Amino acid sequence: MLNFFHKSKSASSGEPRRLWLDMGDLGDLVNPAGPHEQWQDHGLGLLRTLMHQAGLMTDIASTRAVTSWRQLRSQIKDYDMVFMNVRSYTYPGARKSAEIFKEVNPNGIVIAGGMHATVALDEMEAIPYFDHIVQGPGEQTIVDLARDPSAFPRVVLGQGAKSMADWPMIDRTLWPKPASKHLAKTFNWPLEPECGWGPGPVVTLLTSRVCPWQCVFCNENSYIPNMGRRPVDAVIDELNYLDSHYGPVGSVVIHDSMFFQNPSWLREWIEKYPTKARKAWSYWAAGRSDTVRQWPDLFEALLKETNWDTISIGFESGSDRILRLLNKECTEEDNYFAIDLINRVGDELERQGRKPPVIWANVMLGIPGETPEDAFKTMRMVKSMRRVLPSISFYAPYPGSALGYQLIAEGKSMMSKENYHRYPDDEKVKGIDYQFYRELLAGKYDDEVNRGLDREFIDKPGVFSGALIKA
Ligand code: B12
Ligand code: SF4
Repeated sequence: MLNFFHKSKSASSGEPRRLWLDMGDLGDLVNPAGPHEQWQDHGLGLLRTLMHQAGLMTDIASTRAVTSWRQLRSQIKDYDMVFMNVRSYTYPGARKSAEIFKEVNPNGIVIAGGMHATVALDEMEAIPYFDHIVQGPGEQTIVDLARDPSAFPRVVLGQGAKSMADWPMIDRTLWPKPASKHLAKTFNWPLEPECGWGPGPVVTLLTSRVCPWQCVFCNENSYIPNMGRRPVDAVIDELNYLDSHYGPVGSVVIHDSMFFQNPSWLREWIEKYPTKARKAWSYWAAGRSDTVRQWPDLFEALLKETNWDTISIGFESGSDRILRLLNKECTEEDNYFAIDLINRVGDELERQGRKPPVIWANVMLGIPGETPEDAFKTMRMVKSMRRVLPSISFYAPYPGSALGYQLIAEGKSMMSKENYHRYPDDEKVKGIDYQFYRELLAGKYDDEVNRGLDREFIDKPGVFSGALIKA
């Protein structure tokens, strides 16, 4: 294992010794369980950049860069403060890290923010190791808090930027490095590794934050107030900078929860990206089927003119009953409209010798109230996509979402604070027949799934067990 840890100059200057602790499963930057586990954390990157620009230097450690808690213990020793970005799925590790930090630095202060602090404050307040818990965004709060935590109460309401136009470019060299020689070879740090969507080195970035819809399984707008989108020029400038400093960039992943919104922004993107970017890198980004149907020309132009070639769509279900229950505000018809359009554009581009776009199809199974027929319809829908990377998950009742809160209150959630999510096939909700779903994914109900499908799609393999992702 490489040792990338250097104590910052602050240690000898009388300034407090500050540490950022990047969160994730142990070993994910040593010998990762999968490609997505290696993505860098934009919350950490942004806040650490702001701190360094204000002269508050920090060191970095990562739970992903060690393979045991014992190893982490030695790396987080001799610090006065630690900062963490805690999401629900990293909460168990964050709690454990805070406990270890206190053991090795009895006078040290633990400052934790991130979305779990907003959606499950009670859980964090109950843990004495968290000295300050920051809810909401942190851009306008982090520097003052890091300078003098004692001026703040235990629970702090963080302040964000009004617009992403005010965000500095993240200094990506402040992100943790891959922590094994083996991983370092393919990682492309400070850019990121390839994950099967487009060639590496990959740049992940955000152009917008928070989605205006209110699907009951999601919690986007429960924790970050709406904010202005990043100007198109700033996005392109950042890509060009990264390409010339750390590139050549291979492809881009736009991490926005909802890229396909704000038609005027998208029109400007179509106009400028192909001409002003050093290269119109292909990219992954997310949309919804109802807006594809609302603005089909805009969507088609994005696919053809800007190389949006991995299209993440939250189809979630192929059944209107379930889509209504999820407050998805998309219908079966919207879903099929988007699928047919992408299939058609794909064929057209392929005929021209260009790479056809692929659908990254997010669907959920095991939604409370779902019948076998609903689930067959969902799998039928997935099979009708000509070029698809299925991303299937068992519905997970996260705190912060309306349905999640409801199931937690009813005692039906099987996700605990010890285990918010671990393995793709973990059971998440009481009363769901997971065995049925495993058999469905193994192709046992192919006859039902294939009913009514065109011959072309019937012949596609019906086994999807490998498409199940952590959720
Ligand atoms: C990019 C992303 C990912 C990436 C990258 C993860 C990474 N390494 O960062 C990938 C694709 C890997 C991913 C995967 C998953 N994700 Co995700 N992801 C996101 C997404 C779209 C953007 C995150 C982001 O960068 N935001 C922008 C940054 C700037 O915001 P931020 O990190 O929250 O930080 C701000 C504040 O929280 C605060 N803050 C943070 N830390 C601190 C610390 C201090 C001290 C202070 C003062 C403030 C502060 O200030 C920051 C600036 O305002 C969010 C949705 C969203 N809009 O945030 C979902 C989201 C975080 N993911 C979610 C989930 C559920 C998952 C998955 C489990 C599966 C899934 N359904 O997508 C997996 C599991 C991941 C794993 N490793 O096992 C949920 C989390 C729910 C929860 N209650 O925690 C979200 C909210 C999406 C959703 N609505 O369902 N994800
Ligand atoms: S699931 Fe997608 S569309 Fe629905 S609120 Fe969340 S990010 Fe928005």
